[in-house]
Amino acid sequence: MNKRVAIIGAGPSGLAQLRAFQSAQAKGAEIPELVCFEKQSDWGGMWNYTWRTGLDENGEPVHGSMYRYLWSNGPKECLEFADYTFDEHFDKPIASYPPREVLWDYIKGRVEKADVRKYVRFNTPVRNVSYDADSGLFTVTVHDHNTDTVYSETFDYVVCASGHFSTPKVPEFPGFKTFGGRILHAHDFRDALEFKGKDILIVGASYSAEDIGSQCYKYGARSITSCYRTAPMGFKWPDNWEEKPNLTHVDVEHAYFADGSSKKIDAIILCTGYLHYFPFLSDDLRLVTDNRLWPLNLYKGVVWEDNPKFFYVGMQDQWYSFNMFDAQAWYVRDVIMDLIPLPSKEEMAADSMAWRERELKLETAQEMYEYQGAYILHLIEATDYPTFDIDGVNRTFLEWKKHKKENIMTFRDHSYTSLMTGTVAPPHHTPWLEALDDSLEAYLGDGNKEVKQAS
Ligand code: FAD
Ligand code: NA7
Repeated sequence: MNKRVAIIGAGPSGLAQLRAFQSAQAKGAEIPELVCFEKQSDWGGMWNYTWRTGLDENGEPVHGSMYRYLWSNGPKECLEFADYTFDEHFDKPIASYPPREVLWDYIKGRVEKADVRKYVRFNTPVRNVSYDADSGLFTVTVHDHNTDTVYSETFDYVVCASGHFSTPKVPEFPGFKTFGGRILHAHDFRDALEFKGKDILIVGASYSAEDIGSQCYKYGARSITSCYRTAPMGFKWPDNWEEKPNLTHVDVEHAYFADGSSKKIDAIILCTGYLHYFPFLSDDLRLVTDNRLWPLNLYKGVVWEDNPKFFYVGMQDQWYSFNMFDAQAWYVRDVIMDLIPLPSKEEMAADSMAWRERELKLETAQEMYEYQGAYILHLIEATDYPTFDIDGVNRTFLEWKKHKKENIMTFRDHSYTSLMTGTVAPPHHTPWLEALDDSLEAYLGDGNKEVKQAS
C-alpha cells in the first residue's frame, strides 16, 4: 500500500487519527504513509497552553484559546480513551476534574506510547489544499517555519483536524470604540488575576461565559455581570455575580442592558463563541457550519460528501470529546483502508439528513448528549475501537448537570466512576475554589503545596 494521507493538525483529533492507523499497524495491517502537519511547535492542540495572544512567534494567528487555571469543565470519566485509561497513564486513581496540564499529559501519554511523533511536521501550517480530479490527488501546500520554506506535496487522502474553537466570533456593540476599559474575546483571555479587584462584564451564556466568569470570581474579581442573548445560564451565582439580558450599548465606563438597567464596569470579555474557519481550503472542500451537533455534508459526521477522499474529524459541538474523536478517526481509517465501503453521494446525503432531522428535534441537554452518544456507538460498531458503556457515560453527564445546578462553584469537587475500568475517582485534596495552583505537580501531589501557598 503506497497511499499517502495528510492529517491537518496534531490536537486530540489529529492525534486520534495517528493512533488509529498505528493501532491497525500494531495488529499487522499495512498502513498508508502518514504526514501530519502541525502549525504549533508541540502537539496537543488546545491543551498545549500558550501565553501568547494575537500572532505567534512565526506571525501565525495564535491557535490556543485555553487560559491559566483551566480545569476540565466535565468529568474526565466522560472523555476517557477506551484504549488508554487514566489508570494506565497515571498508575493511580486521580480526581475527576483535572486541570489542563494534567489532561495534556494524558493526551501525550497515549501517543508517546504509540510512537507516532515521527509522523508530525511541527511549525508547519497548511496554507492551501486543492484537489485535481484528473490525477485524483490533493496538493497540500505548507509553510515550514523551521526552514522558512513553502513547499507542496501530493496526497491520496486528506483529514482536516484543525479544530474549531480558535477563530473568535467577535460582535461589536454600540459604544465599543470609545469604551474606557479593556475589551477582549475569550480567545485572548489568559490570566484571571488580571481582573482581580475589577468589575467585569461577560457577554454570552455558554461554556466560556460560565467558566471565565467563575475563574474571575475565584481569583478575586470585585463583581461579575454576565448577559445573555437567548437564555440565562441560570445557575445559583455568588452574591457578586448578576445575570442580565443582552447588552444594548456601552459608554466610557457603563454597560446598558435590554431591561433598561446599567452597571459600571472596568472590562468586557466577549464569550461569544468561535467560527469554523478554514482559510487554507478551496471552496469545494470547505465545511461551512455553525457550532452544532450535526453539520451537514459530512457522511457519518466525517466523510466530505462532495469528495469522499477528504475527511473532517472533531467538527461537531462537543458534549463528548476525546473518545468521540477516536470513534471518528477509527471510522475514517477504515474508509481509507477500504474496510468500510461508502454508498453513493445521494445515499450519504440522505443518511446525513436523517441525523440532522433527529438533531433538530433535540430540546434538552440530556437529549443532546444521548444523541451524541448514540452517534459514537454507531461509529464504534463499524470498527475495532474498543466499545464502552455509553449509557454509563450519559448517566455521568446527568450527574454532572445535577451537580452544576446544585452549586456551580463546587461541582468540580465531585467524583465519578470510570466506565472503562470501574475505578472510583478519589476526591481531590483541595476544593476547587481553594485550589489556586493548577500545576500537574500540585494536582497529583498530596495537597501540602496548596496548604503552603494558602498560608
Ligand atoms: P484542537 O485542540 O483545536 O487542535 C487543532 C490543531 O490543529 C492545533 O494543534 C492547531 O495548531 C492545528 N492547526 C490548526 N490550523 C492548522 C493549519 N492550518 N495547519 C496546521 N495545523 C493547524 N474539551 C473537553 O473535553 N473538556 C474541556 O474541559 C474542554 N475545555 C475547553 C476549553 C476551551 C477554552 C476550549 C477552547 C475548548 C475546550 N474543550 C474542552 C474542547 C477542545 O476543543 C477539545 O477538547 C479538543 O482540544 C479538540 O481537539 P481538536 O484536535 O479537534 O482541535
Ligand atoms: P458557544 O458554546 O458556541 O457559545 C457562544 C455563546 O455566545 C452563546 O451563549 C451565544 O448566545 C453567545 N453569543 C454569540 N454571539 C452573540 C452576540 N452577538 N451577542 C450576545 N451573545 C452572543 O461558545 P463557548 O466559547 O462558550 O464554548 C466553546 C467551547 O469552548 C466549548 O466546547 C467549551 O468546552 C469551551 P446564543 O445562546 O447563541 O444566543
